Amino acid sequence: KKAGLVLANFSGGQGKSGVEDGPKYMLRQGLRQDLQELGWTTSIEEPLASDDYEKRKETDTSDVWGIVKRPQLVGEATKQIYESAKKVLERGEMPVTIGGDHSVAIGSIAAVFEKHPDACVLWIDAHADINTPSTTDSGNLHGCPVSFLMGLDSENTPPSLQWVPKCVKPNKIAYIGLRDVDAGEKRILRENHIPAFSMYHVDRFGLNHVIEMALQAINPDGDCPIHLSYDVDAMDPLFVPATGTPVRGGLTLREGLFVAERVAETGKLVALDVVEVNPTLAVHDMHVLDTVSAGCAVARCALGETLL
Ligand code: DIR
Ligand code: MN
Ligand code: MN
Ligand code: MN
Repeated sequence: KKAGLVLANFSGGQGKSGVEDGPKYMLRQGLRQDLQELGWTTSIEEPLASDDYEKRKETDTSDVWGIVKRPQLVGEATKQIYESAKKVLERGEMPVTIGGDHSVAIGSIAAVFEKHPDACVLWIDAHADINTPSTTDSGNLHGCPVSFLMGLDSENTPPSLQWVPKCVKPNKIAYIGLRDVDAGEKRILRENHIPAFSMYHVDRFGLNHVIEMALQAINPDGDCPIHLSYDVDAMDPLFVPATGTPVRGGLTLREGLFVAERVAETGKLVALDVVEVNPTLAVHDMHVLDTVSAGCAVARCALGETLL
């Protein structure tokens, strides 16, 4: 059991600064030791160390493509994350990508599908992150990673993101936790028949059944490698207050961890992202601790921690 922690300290997929400090806070909280206590050997990859992406975010105002903000920065950063995650996979280790905003999943998921073309993705989020450059209202690329990975509206892909492999098919990704989905995204989900479970479905059927339905849709025989891409804003802001786009009415902390525990139990997890921890958005220290602890707990549960 070996994990390669890919530190994706990147904020360029959205406007707020501070989310780049997620990895630092989660490591300071003891994530590496926690995983080692669970029996994992850990290594650290720092794909973004050779450039100052935060500085470039502040200074390069020409990096726009229509409404899309910072396509060059996101294209470069996600390519570096892709290369790091590929190295981790080549060593036979599990990439655990710590964000950063959710655009970083472009890199980790692209790498996973190169190694495991039969993989499937569980996307745990309040948001669908499937806007295209044509449907996005915000222009923030953390709201678009899935559309690039699926090759949707590829004639409108910014040049800097054209390297992204169109690797995820509509029956190989499922969502759980949705409750803030843009009109254009709803249309995309519907037209492509993408299995998407909102908080309504969690209330209607219960989370355990929703997870079974999501896995059944993308992994009917239970034999496909699973990439778990976990946006901490899937959980309610009561438990995860320090995140960039909090939406009330989310998963409880226990429900949020149960998803990770259940995925671990399948034995098919090959990669994990934990993203959108933004310590600077906390209004007190307790909000920082709650949010960072929840992020670390998701990683521990996905990597096999059990209550008993
Ligand atoms: C919104 C918000 N759908 C957008 N997306 C967020 O900007 O495209 N994703 N917050 O995490
Ligand atoms: Mn900072
Ligand atoms: Mn997200
Ligand atoms: Mn989100």
